[in-house]
Amino acid sequence: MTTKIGVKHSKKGRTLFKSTRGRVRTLLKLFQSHSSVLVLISPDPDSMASALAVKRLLWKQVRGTSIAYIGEIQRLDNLAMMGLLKIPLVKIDETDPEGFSHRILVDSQPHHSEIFESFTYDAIIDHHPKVKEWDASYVDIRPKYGATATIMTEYLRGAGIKPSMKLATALFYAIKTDTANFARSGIDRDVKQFRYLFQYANMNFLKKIEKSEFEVKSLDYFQTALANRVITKKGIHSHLGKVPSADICVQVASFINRTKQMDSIQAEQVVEQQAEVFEEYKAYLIRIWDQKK
Ligand SMILES: [Mn+2]
Repeated sequence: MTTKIGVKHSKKGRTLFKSTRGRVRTLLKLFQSHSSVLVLISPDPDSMASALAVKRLLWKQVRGTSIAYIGEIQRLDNLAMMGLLKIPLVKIDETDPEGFSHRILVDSQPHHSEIFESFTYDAIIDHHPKVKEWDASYVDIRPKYGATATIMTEYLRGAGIKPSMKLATALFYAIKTDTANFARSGIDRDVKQFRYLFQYANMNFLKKIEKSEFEVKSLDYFQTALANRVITKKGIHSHLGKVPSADICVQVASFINRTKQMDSIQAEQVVEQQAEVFEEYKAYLIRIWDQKK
């Protein structure tokens, strides 16, 4: 019977992994106190939270851990998460990945991006399907997990680390989004860690992150949409003019769609009432406008 690092075999020949504590020990053995570590991610809540957990795990074990992301962070909930939970991220072009003594890839595998493929890794921790054996000292890929954050929460617990409020909130939100509130691929292990994190996570921060749908600059489009609204028998129309992205139209439309349904007769009544009010105050309004000129 052969025994590989991190793996042991049961009597029936079925592969059993070492305890989480053993895994964490194996992972930590890769680093020394003078190590400088770079965690690479493709930014989303799961990868950001997992990277933060790696940083916590290596705290005091290495000289420093940085987190670098590829691509752009555009989703507003991701930006809110990064800001509120103070997740220190740098753009990959603003750092020198080769200048670190160690590199770790979390919530991704090298073939997910050409940039990822261009580096070697000391550790790869992920939950996406495993397409091949990766050449890294430590590989933990568990496709059955709904989120890498679940694996990382197990690691923290295995290492006897109680997560800070910010780390717990990040991991909690990561599991929530990657499992689409457990509708997608939530499994017992995800649920278990999610419940554990609940006691440390900050629900106000969570609400703020989840509700970060609009940017201040997009509020102007709501104003335009409401000011230009035309209520017809078919619904409400509004011309927004030039928009920076189609997202704005979707956001405005979904907001308008939340208006309690009115039928066209009711809508006409509203318009009629407004016209009556205007007629009533017409003389007064004209006087005011004239004064302003
Ligand atoms: Mn993920």
